[in-house]
Amino acid sequence: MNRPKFVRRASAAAIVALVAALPAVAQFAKPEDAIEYRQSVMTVMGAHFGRIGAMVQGKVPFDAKAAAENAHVVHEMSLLPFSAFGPGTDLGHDTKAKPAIWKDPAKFQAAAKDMQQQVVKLDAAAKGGNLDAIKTAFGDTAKACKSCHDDFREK
Ligand code: ASC
Repeated sequence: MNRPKFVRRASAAAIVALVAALPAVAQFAKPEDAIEYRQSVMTVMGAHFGRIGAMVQGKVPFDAKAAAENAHVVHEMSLLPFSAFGPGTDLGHDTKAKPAIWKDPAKFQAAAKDMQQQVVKLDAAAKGGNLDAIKTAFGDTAKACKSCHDDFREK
């Protein structure tokens, strides 16, 4: 490989640009895959959020390290589901997603963003290790979850 360095750099940049562009084009092969993906992410997010909830509600002893680890997972998961609500993924598999998601995507995205912002605060509070701060952030996050579910998820 004795192509000039700038050519190799340009190719690498082209590959990076292509890979970055791909998710928007074909992230999922079929609507069913997108639906299963977003449901799986929500399941994992709910499981880890629930473990923090158990501490907040005094059902299990407070463990700062566990709270921080769970909040970290919730934070990571919170970033993932919304690319899986693309056009045409309203049907194709069992789903509780309401048509409102595709009728008013701006409102849906705003609700998603609100949840993500609350989760950032929850993650920060959990890293800080103060149970009262975690309780507040947990409550605010739960409100954001509920509000979005009320508008956009069937019971
Ligand atoms: C959870 C979970 C939800 C939210 C919501 C908050 O733990 O699975 O869907 O919290 O119930 O009100």
